[in-house]
Amino acid sequence: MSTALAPASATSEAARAAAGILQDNWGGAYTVPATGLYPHQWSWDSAFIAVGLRHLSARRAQVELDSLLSGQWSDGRLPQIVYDTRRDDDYAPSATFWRSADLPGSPAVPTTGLVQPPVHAWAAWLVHSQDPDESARRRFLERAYPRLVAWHRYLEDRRASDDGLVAVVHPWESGTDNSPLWDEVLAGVPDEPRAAMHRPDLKHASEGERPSGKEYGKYFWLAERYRDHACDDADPGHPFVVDDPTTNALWARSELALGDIAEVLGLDGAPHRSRAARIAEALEGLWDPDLEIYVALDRRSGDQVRKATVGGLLPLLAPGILPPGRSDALLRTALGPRFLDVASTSRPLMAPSYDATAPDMDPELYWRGPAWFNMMWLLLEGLRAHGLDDLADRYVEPMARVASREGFPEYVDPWTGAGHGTRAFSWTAALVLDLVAGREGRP
Ligand code: 2M8
Repeated sequence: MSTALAPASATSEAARAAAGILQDNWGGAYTVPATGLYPHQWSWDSAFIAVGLRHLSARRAQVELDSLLSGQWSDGRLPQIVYDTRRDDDYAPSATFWRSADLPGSPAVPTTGLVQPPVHAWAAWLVHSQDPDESARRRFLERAYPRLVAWHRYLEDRRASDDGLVAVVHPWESGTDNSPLWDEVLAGVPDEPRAAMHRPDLKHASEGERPSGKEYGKYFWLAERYRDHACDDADPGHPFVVDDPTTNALWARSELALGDIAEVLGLDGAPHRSRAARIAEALEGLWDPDLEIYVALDRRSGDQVRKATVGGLLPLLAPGILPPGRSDALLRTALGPRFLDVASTSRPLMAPSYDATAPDMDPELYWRGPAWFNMMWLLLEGLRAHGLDDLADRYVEPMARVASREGFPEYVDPWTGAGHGTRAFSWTAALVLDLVAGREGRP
């Protein structure tokens, strides 16, 4: 099913180019995030990609999610990466590093043992809603729902603590790898892994745009430790256990989507909605009243990490279940000088990933300042959830123009739009496609 796009406008040109990128990055059952830098299937990338793909082919979007779900472990976890072993030398850590076949409960396909933020149930709902007939014909939700429920159960049973929030055990799990939120916790993590570390990523993006060697050393050390403890979440000595605002906000949003899916399947959606409300309540433990944003919490020390990142705005996605006053305060932060700065003449084109007023904000360095299309898409959804559609619509054309001008980059300077990281990046293409299709008539 194709979406009719207005001819010859800048946005329809961008949508056409985006469709071409998704075609080039499609491997038959899933879409790689980028053919050079990220040559495997990534978890939350696939979810964002499916959201865009549904405008080109609802069926292909379903196949994208089906193929990710086939990498599920028996404990319910959805892995961060499902590997293409033909490309094992092209990305590190590789399938050979994880040796998932040796780990209990791993699937038939090689994967990492880590996870990524749970945006999948919401993506499945959006894919279904695009073409409910095709979805019913292919029994898409019947297949996806039990797997998505098992995924959320894994999060609740294995990753949530008494505070009711899910923890990440590695910065890669947050999807915001070198975010300033992790600096303090990482300070106590050794930076020399046992095995030699190689960095194929530096062939595809410059050093100043990627995490440092020291950070990579810590990432590998943590991954080795998690793997060597059989990816068992009950490792009391694991030094990185952090409640992440992005993961928890998306968990709440996806629980709401599970409620919708359950009802389409003739099941009871209420338990999912109650769980979403409980997550929203638990998120209060991450609320920083001075910064007026949700922050991270180091489970080991019990301390909050008091830094404003774009992920801290994502509880905007669950407006009905936040405590009174939270939405207003969050909107103040989102629209204020740290992020969209709407009242200023020098406002950014897109929200930075990290507080624009922080002295260590770097507009070119990965998750420490640049704007990302997935985060901006989520933020715009959050604005729409608060009835701010006109404001959200105003960002669509500039975002489409920048994406197209810069070759669909991984991330951009929030003010100039200059592209950074790899190009022809799938979720940039997919989400631009979704934004354009949404503005021209959301299904
Ligand atoms: C980035 O993370 C990977 C590790 O998962 C990496 O740096 O090698 C992040 O931007 C993450 O959010 C994303 O899912 C992944 C693939 O696009 O790349």
